[in-house]
Amino acid sequence: MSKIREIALAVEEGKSKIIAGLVEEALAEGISAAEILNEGMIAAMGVVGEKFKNNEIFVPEMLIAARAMKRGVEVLKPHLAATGVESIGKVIIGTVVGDLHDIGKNLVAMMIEGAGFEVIDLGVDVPPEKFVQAIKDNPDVNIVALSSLLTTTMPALKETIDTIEKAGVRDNVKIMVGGAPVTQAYADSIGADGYAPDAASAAELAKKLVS
Ligand code: B1M
Repeated sequence: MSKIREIALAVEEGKSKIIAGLVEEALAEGISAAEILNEGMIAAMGVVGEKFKNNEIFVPEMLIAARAMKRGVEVLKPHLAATGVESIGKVIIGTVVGDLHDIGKNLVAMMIEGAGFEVIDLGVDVPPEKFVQAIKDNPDVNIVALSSLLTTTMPALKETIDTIEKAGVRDNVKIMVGGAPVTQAYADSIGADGYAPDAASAAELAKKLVS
């Protein structure tokens, strides 16, 4: 079995204890961090999501798969994101209110940090008012990055943008949005300044938004 397949299976089966070792072995074999992430771990999460949809597994299994993925990402982090780069701007990131998914948001934060930004991560289930407060507390912030993983929390992207607008701080920042159910058309319709489909393009977009 290929190392990538072993990693994918370890994530699917939530094998937190062995995942770090497998990722290290894959890196030692010369497999790139991007390949391990995309073809091993993210692909495995796709399988987990399908199984959940088909009632083959339930929330606890999704949770342990997520935990395994997080362990693997910890090992990959130094290989995905350069550190010690001079700051090119400041980004506030969070998953919108009502939404607890954070793996994608964490990857986006990691890639944006790697692109040279200082990142303030507000975590998950972040109410719009908390984004407003963070913008006020950080007058030098350039970008607010909003993640949504559920179709039911997509409206919270708009609610957050509207709340930022009503608070009178919309012109201080560019707002980018993303997450599996989000599209460019949806981003345009809610007045976001940008949309990216994945973590690598999110970092590219962030650079574009401050240039
Ligand atoms: Co949930 N969940 N989940 N879940 N979960 C999904 C999203 C789902 C698609 C599964 C399915 O049914 N196939 C489904 C949503 C369906 C829908 O909305 N139509 C779903 C559901 C239904 C639920 C619950 C409602 C289940 C329940 O309780 N009955 C519940 C909701 C809880 C809540 O949030 N209020 C729930 C709970 C959970 C867990 C907590 C158990 C766990 C999350 C743990 C965690 O994150 N710490 C979980 C998991 C693990 C998943 C799946 C299996 C994997 C998510 C993931 O991490 N993917 C997911 C199925 C799937 O994705 N195929 C599923 C890997 C990650 C790297 O991808 O997050 O898409 P992603 O991020 C990408 C891009 O989207 C993009 O870049 C990232 C990296 O490339 N991106 C951005 C993300 N944010 C961005 C921001 C940007 C730009 C790009 O700019 C700012």
